Amino acid sequence: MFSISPSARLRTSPFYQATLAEGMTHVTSYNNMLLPTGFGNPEEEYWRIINGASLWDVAVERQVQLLGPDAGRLAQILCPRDLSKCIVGQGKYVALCNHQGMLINDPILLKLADDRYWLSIADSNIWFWAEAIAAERGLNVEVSEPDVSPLAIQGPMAENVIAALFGDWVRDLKYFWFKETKIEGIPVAVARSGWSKQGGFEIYLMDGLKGTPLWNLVREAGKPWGIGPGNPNVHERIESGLLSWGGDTDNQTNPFEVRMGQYVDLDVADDVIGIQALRKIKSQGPKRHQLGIVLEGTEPAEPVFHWLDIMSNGHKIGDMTNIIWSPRLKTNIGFALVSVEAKPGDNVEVVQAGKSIIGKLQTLPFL
Ligand code: THG
Repeated sequence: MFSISPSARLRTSPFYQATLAEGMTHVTSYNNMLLPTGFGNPEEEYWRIINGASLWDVAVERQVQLLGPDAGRLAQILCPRDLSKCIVGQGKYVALCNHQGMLINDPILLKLADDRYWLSIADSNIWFWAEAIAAERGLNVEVSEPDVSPLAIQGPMAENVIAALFGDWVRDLKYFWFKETKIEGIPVAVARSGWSKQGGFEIYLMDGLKGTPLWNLVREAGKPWGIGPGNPNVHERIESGLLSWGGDTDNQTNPFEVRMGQYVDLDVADDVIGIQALRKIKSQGPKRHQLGIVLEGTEPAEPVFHWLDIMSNGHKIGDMTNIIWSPRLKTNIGFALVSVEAKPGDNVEVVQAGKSIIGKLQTLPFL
């Protein structure tokens, strides 16, 4: 249909050559980089995540590194979640908010050392934000984007692949925990994490020149489990209720609206950005909440670039923020960001291309 014009603005991943060689057919943009989203066989790619082991170039999940004596201070100021008990080797899912308590990113925070943290970010520039906050607060910390690129291995067979590569110790890793190690001389950190609910790991490559060798090592080790290329899969993640920042959120979304309240600690210090606003939002009660919506119909819906209006009794009650065919539920589903008055079980109408589709609200996840 069309091609992408190369530009140094649009950075490629260390795994770019490897994904080209695998026959990458689709990309999207994320953090000013190309994120592979398809290899020509969507059905096979989906079922490989559900039943096997799938290999994803997720180098777009850039790291914002906080390094120096005040790294821990800065991490806590940026994150409205209590980090005081976070130890080296531990990761945590965090809700970065602005001063108004609006969600500006939902990264995984990794503590590499007492004076070194990474924020493994979603699709918004946190480097500028962290740098500015550090300067304004007079902190002794260096904010940078290190040469680090995650490679995800997801699916029920992923653990066997990672154990074959690194040893059985990986089987004892707790969720979001990680360990720095080497494979054939390539420096990496291995974490139990990834944007699917089928289980899996992420290998954080720490040498951008070694993308192809690392890809090939994983490909080879995964052969007994039928590993193949894949990507953060929109069908699986919606079935599983995983949030896409920027896709399912707007600039008025607070963490309580999108099921991230469990990651907010209201008793962190008053100098944590957004905490005072978050306390107020919590006490007044959020206006919207995030539910699932199941649509009637047997034809797979076309994905769209925008939100769809959700109507009830002729009034707009919220937005459907994504819409996909669920191969396992065999129906169209998506997320609803709706008034808190709308409840699971309610019947609604969704407007797509001028036509109304009947749907029913339910709690997330779908599966
Ligand atoms: N891996 C890495 N970096 C990332 C992502 C990733 N950065 C951007 C984006 N993904 C961050 N967003 C999420 C969203 C959800 C989860 C992980 C990252 C997730 N959530 C589980 C859930 O919601 O059920 C578990 C959360 C928990 O129990 O704490 O896994 O994928 N490197």
